Amino acid sequence: VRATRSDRLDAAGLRHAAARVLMANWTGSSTVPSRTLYPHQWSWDSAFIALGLRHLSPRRAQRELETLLGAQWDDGRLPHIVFDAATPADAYFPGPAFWRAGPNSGVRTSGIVQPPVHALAAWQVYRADPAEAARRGFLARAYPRLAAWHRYLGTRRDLGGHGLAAIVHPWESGMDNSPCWDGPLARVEPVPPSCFRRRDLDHAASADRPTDRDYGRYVRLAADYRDHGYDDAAPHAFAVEDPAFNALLVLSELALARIAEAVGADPAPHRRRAEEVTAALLDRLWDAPGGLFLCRDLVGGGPIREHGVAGLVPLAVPGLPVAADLVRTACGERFGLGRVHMVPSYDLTGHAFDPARYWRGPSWFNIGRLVHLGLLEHGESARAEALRASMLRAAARSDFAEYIDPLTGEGHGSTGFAWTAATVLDLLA
Ligand code: 9WN
Repeated sequence: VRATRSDRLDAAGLRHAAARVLMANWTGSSTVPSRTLYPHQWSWDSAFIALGLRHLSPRRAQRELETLLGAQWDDGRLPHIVFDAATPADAYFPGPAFWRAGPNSGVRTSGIVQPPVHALAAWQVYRADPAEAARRGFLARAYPRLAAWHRYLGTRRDLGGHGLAAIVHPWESGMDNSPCWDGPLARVEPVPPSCFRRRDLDHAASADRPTDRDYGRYVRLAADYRDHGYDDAAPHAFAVEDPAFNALLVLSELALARIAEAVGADPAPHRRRAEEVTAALLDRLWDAPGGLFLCRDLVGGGPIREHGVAGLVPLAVPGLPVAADLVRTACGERFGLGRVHMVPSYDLTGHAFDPARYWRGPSWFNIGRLVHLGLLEHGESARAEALRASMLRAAARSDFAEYIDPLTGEGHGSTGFAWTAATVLDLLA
């Protein structure tokens, strides 16, 4: 397809606007997801942000990841939030006073984690400007930290004992209120809403956000984990194997193998680990009749029979033997690929589908990008191109919204959202 002059101008304008969002959200050492809702550094946001930032400033993209890696704990975990010391402590709930956590360096962090997209991002950031990366010793410094992060996930987080990393809080999935968590969360006694003050509702419509009841349960789980000293061996009321989290671990292990080669370390253990996690994904989480990966509840036992978009994310894994089934499911009635805006976060036909409420239906740009990469990986170039166009359109029309209604394309949550802008830069590169 030949681009018309106006297409070219639109792309240039969109690139410029996306760059402005990332500049406005830059704090000097990292990028906030949103100046209003999320005024600190978030773990998987930073990885997606770095993937976009590398097209503007490879050096800044390196810095983004280094700031996060600098907040790593002794046990190898990368915290899901690194608190910005210059931001008032009560700007976000739960803030540093709630988590009471951080590495010895004195940086304040949360105590839970988010999906491991970091090695994947680090490798691509390196490739954007290998000379600058070499000058700064970027990969050599990042490699041992990324390896320790993956080791943490492969050991202390293998709660099921079958080679998959488990999450112990819905926030760890990055898909906070996905209907996949409704069953496991039903066992958790919510903290009464009078015990905490939600800051998110100062900046977003309550119909777009998780409910107070969900929040009560998030707070209970986080407080229990904290009160057990963030010890993964302590009992967990919530423990789940999530296909998106583990698929991202596979992609990051493959990237870590490339990083290992580049720094003169042995790539073989990382390749082996990628194969093991892929095998465990297929063995433990693949649901052949549904043509989708399902989450597995380690506390209640058995698969969680809700069709969330986390189950499509393994499409991005190279050589995945069930890729054709996943493409069929993506294009089917549950996810409507090609017929709705981007990729909905939950089954369009599901009993809990809500097109506006956060991870219970809306389409998100980071997930759209992962499905886009998966389609490209498996030779589905026409579908990939249609999804790319849908994402660019939605970002432009919504002023870089946090997420959009898959049925109307209308933006929800905050505007000027960093990974939305970063994803646009990546798609336009
Ligand atoms: C809790 C920052 C984060 C994203 C998550 C998204 C949302 C936080 C919240 O915002 O979660 O971590 O306060 O709702 O669900 O994916 O990383 O953008």
